[in-house]
Amino acid sequence: MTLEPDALRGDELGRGAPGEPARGRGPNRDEPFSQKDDSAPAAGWGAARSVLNVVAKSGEYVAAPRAILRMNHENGGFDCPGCAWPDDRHGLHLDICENGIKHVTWEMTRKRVDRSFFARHTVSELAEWTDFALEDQGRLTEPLTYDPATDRYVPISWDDAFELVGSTLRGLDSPHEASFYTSGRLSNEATFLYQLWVREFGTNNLPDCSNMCHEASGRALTAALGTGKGTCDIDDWDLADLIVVMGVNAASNAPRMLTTLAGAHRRGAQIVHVNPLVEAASRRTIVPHEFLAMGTFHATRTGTMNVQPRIGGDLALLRGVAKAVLEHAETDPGALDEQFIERYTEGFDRYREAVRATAWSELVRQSGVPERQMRDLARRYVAAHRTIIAWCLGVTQQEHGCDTVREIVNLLLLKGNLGREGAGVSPVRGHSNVQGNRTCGIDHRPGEDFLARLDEVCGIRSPREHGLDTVGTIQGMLAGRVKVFVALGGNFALAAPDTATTFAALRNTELTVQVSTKLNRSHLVHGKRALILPCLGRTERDVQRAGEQGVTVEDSMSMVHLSYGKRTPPSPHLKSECAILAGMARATLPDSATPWEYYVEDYDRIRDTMAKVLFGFEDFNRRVRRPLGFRIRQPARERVFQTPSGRAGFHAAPLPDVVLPPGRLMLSTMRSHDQWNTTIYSDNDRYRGVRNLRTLLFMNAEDMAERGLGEFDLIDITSFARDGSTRSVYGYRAVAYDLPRGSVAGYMPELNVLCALGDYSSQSDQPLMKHVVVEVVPAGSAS
Ligand SMILES: Nc1nc2c(c(=O)[nH]1)N[C@H]1C(S)=C(S)[C@@H](COP(=O)(O)OP(=O)(O)OC[C@H]3O[C@@H](n4cnc5c(=O)[nH]c(N)nc54)[C@H](O)[C@@H]3O)O[C@H]1N2
Ligand SMILES: Nc1nc2c(c(=O)[nH]1)N[C@H]1C(S)=C(S)[C@@H](COP(=O)(O)OP(=O)(O)OC[C@H]3O[C@@H](n4cnc5c(=O)[nH]c(N)nc54)[C@H](O)[C@@H]3O)O[C@H]1N2
Ligand SMILES: [Mo]
Repeated sequence: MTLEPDALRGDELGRGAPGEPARGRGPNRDEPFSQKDDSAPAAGWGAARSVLNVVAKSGEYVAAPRAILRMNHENGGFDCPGCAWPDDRHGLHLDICENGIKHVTWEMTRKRVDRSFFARHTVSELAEWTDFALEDQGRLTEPLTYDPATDRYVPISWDDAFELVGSTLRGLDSPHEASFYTSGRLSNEATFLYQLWVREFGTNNLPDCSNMCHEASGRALTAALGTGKGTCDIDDWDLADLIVVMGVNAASNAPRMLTTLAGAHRRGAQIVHVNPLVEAASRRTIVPHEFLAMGTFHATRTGTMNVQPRIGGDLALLRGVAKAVLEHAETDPGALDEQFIERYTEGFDRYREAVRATAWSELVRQSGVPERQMRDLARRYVAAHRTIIAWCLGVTQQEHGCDTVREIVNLLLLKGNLGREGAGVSPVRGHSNVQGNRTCGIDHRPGEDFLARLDEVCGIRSPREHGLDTVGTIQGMLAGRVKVFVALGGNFALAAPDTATTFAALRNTELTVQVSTKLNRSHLVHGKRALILPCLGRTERDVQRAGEQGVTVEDSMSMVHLSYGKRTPPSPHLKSECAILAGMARATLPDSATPWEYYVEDYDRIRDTMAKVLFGFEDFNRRVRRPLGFRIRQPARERVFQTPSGRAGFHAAPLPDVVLPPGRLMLSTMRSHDQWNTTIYSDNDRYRGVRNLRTLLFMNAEDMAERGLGEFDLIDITSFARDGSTRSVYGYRAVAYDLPRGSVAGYMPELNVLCALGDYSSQSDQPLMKHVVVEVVPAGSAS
């Protein structure tokens, strides 16, 4: 049974109230919760059951499988909006996964949230519902505007909606009083129109989800290698003989990676998982595309070694490995690629000195990993001819995220593992097109090269001053400097840190505009005026004047391909994201020389302009129609390092101190298996064995015992921000888990309450979502 939505107090979700068990943002079914050690293989039958449940709930028994068969296929399929892992290049089998299917089915629901729904419910009432209940109402069907007199969303025509956006923006004292957020699923074409509109309007206030995700990777790789992107493609993964996977929950968040890892294991490659939690992908697994063909039910291994650093201990761990490699090289010069170091890099001597000067005892203390294990990993590294290091949020959402990514590069440079087949850096991106968004101009700190080309080709004069990122936008809204907030997708209110502060910031604006597919929290936490503009999803047919349109996306490995939606849209009143952007742009810039309407008639025209502006997009329309699309040229792959010196840089960062004083714990916030960022499908986290509970904290058993805590005991958690302020959540439950002492983990977005807005990395400006200092006490005992 699902609790009546209005039985829950929306603003308290995730935070809880002293003295009672907290409720999460999922369904909160009135069923017992449990946790068991789930060593069952990842994917396989459990995945099939879980998919069937989701498909059953959305009533899409027939349509869902049909759509899924078209997903990620060459020639006319649509790109899975689930994650940014590249598609199978060989096209022989269905390369799909449980979570991709859930994601697509979620978009395809038959339920609709129409004008009668909004006539029945005030916004204050909806604000009390769980986030699960909000999204569960189905797809939005027409544009809506907030009516303060009745506290309801009411229908508005597209023209009037565009005019409200346009007149409000034109009425601002400065274009910098508006900020324009992107969530990483926006297509390349829409992205290009978006940034063109915003820059023609006159600001670089283009925050995006990447500011909370891989900003550290982009900055560190640019500094080290002269590229913000990974250097590997999927063929490299198939050739590597050592793959190190750091800070990724692959079985849940990049499930198709398992296919590649299983293949690597079969051919005898080493696969090392570096994670404070022993995650499902590092145990036995079944490759995801095999679960539909149940005949092939068997377990395949996807890991050969687990290393469990403390949260934030990765830099020390990598440096320990480098230290062992350098020590080894004293007797075996072949352990290093000296020619490569000499010819292509700079800063080696300084780096070697820094590594030598760091004592093993310090490396062990900071990483939480025994010296023996670091040496073991170093031995595997020296023995391997081709090494790939991949990482995701466990590495980036840290104070020293950039330095850690640079240490990854350092280690690879030692053996020339860059610009070689089967080797390189491979950040695992999140949203399906987050990398394409950056490529196509979503950047609050754009480079002069890009702006100059944009200006020349599009005949505009882009602003040169840097804009606001996510945190800067929230600060600006709080201070009243940012008065208009536009979001192309996403769920900013919940995804951003410091929930209470972010809510206050959004409510302090004149106008919020949300372009969305489903009702979510960000529609209810709105400015004085507010618009909900419903758009087509990626699975749906997009017909414009010149006929059916496809859009392009770029995956984690720089492959760009076309995606065509095939389904009938859920309502005749939806517009494509490109059309919505063109409408808002024209209303904002009535005299603009940019041919907004002409662009939307035929997306080939947008691509023709993009081909002139964007590096690597020459002949875009033709190349993207090749069966598998095309790969954007990556100079670092050819050992062309576009750094100021033309060399790849070693970087001798100081070792950060991540060991906390007694009593304090380091909290990492992360996803469960059954959620997609702020979209929560159920309160289960299957691979971690959890049922019906999201308001939990995974703790080391000894840390629990030290606090007198038994399994599932109620606890209060308090975080300590750098500015001395504290934030608390109440009524969570302690769950014993295999993770190092001093490290604890729980779920976003509930725990965003604990992330202080001011606590972002000085290196990347990323909020410290995996680096939250907390204290845990039995519930009710807080002083
Ligand atoms: N099904 C599904 N797929 C998704 C998403 C989703 O929500 N659901 N989200 C998408 C997005 S936007 C992104 S960015 C990615 C996110 O993919 P992940 O990075 O896997 O996301 P998280 O769930 O935050 O998990 C972080 C992982 O890092 C580990 N970790 C935490 N702290 C540390 C640390 O200090 N060091 C190391 N080495 N590891 C650490 C955690 O134990 C966990 O395994 O997934 C994308 N794909
Ligand atoms: N504490 C903590 N916070 C985090 C993180 C963490 O690890 N810990 N991770 C961070 C990361 S990596 C990210 S990427 C952000 C995610 O931040 P966002 O990208 O802002 O959030 P999502 O939950 O992915 O957005 C979901 C919403 O997108 C809309 N949507 C879905 N499909 C479409 C579409 O096709 N078009 C449009 N226009 N809208 C659509 C739906 O309305 C849905 O409600 O969260 C960040 N926040
Ligand atoms: Mo992300």
